[in-house]
Amino acid sequence: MKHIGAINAKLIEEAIANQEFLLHYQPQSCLYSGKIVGVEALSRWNSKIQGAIDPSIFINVIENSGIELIAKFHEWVIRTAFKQIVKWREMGIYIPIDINFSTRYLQERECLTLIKSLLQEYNLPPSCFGIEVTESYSITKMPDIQFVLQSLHEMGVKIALDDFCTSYSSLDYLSELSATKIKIDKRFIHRLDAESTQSRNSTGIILESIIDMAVKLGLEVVAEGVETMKQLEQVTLLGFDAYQGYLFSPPIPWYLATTMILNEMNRKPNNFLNHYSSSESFISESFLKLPAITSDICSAAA
Ligand code: G
Ligand code: MN
Repeated sequence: MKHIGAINAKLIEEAIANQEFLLHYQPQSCLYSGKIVGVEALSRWNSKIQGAIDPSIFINVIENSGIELIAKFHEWVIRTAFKQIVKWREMGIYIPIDINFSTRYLQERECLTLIKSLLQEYNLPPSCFGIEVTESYSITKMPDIQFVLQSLHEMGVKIALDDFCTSYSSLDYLSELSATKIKIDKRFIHRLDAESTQSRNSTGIILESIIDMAVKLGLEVVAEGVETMKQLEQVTLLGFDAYQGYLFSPPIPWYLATTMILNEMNRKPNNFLNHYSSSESFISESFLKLPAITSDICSAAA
């Protein structure tokens, strides 16, 4: 993935206006039914000048650019995900999309106003999507975030704690935030490769206790970044509810996600293109998106 020139807020604003951003969707598979039970939306930037840009670079620039750009970018992501939900519903697909929210944006009570107005604009129920909040040291100390999350929870929006197990505030998190789901970070899952079948290693023991606690708290537990059969075997034995990761699927463009879901529903994935407006490019997107998928797989292998 290239990142030649300096990425700044102005370039990102122009890229939003020029429709250079797109969402990829990574399916989550239920460990009981084997069915796709959700997808996580991940933003991608195919710059007309610089090609595919590493998401960690542009997300970092957005996060450090002030609330105006953060709000504008979130609006673009939510709008794009909602349009996808509408299209899927028209096709009889009722799979929720999880959207990553920055903790900075969740401090703004206006984000509630925006979500409510977009739900109304697209005529969608709050249960059609979820938000993922990344663990951070200070989040439980921010009363505004707690207010926003509590309000979203009361509306019926599902809240997932992302990258769980990476910060020491985890337990604080569970007791103070209105979560319905925890997503165990991939760095933790990858340690399961060293797990022995005879006795649990420390990662296994910690995960066993987290799952026990999650069951008692009525939380769903998702394994992130599952890349090997050994990791899949262990997350199944440990009693995770669902998993996502390259073993099942990398984040993929809308049409591949649609095909995968329809396939699972035993429906022919043909003719779904008529659900898309002619202004949306199919061919050019498919070519543009491939480097992003490839680089995802490469970074997993690295
Ligand atoms: O923090 P969060 O869970 O939102 O991170 C999602 C990121 O993880 C995305 O950039 C996505 O491409 C990447 N990702 C998804 N599945 C895997 C995987 O199986 N292995 C690795 N290493 N990364 C993954
Ligand atoms: Mn996430």
